Amino acid sequence: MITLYWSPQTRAARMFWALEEVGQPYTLARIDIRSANRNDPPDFLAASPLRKVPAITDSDVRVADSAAIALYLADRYAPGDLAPRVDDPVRGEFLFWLFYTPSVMEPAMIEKFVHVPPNPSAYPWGSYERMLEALETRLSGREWIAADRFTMADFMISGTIEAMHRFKILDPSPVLSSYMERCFARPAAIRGREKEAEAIAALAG
Ligand SMILES: N[C@@H](CCC(=O)N[C@@H](CS)C(=O)NCC(=O)O)C(=O)O
Repeated sequence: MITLYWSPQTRAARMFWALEEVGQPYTLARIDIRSANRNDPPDFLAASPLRKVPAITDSDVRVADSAAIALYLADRYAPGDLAPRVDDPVRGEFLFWLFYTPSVMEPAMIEKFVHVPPNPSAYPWGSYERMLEALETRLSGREWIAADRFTMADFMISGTIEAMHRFKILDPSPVLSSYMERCFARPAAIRGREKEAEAIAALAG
């Protein structure tokens, strides 16, 4: 059985969606990241050395970081669908765009958010502007970022576009808006939002 280590209003929220995509049962373990005296359970600490959510355990498997979890779930429970198989030529582009989120979009987002002066050739993520330009170019004229169908790369990228919009550092272009809407309209995305709302309501008692 999968356990999702989660805290409300964090990046862990999106994992409800990923879990709904693969249709596996899961239980929740709340990690109180906002507590001054955190008392994290050992299984969580073993899975997430930085003590960050989300993390999951699945029997004796431990995975932390949203993109790593998304890849694990797809390879384990939906190979050839949510992740192209390792011998599929599209796998390379899939991996690039899946990891575009933690390696390029997230650092670029922080650059913008805390006003770090751009230095595209020095920073491994290029710059906020370059990150957006590449995304826009890639998505112009195509439905999904990596394949001819929705994959976990779309799950990660659309969620991060939505976060940039919510944090008011991005006014999405028509291309990015319609892409985000297409991803968020998936039945699993809708169920995921409902499941997180139920989990939050359960905490409130
Ligand atoms: N790259 C990670 C980032 C995870 C992350 O930053 N989590 C935050 C919540 S949004 C956290 O757990 N913070 C608690 C802490 O740093 O102690 C991912 O996407 O999973």
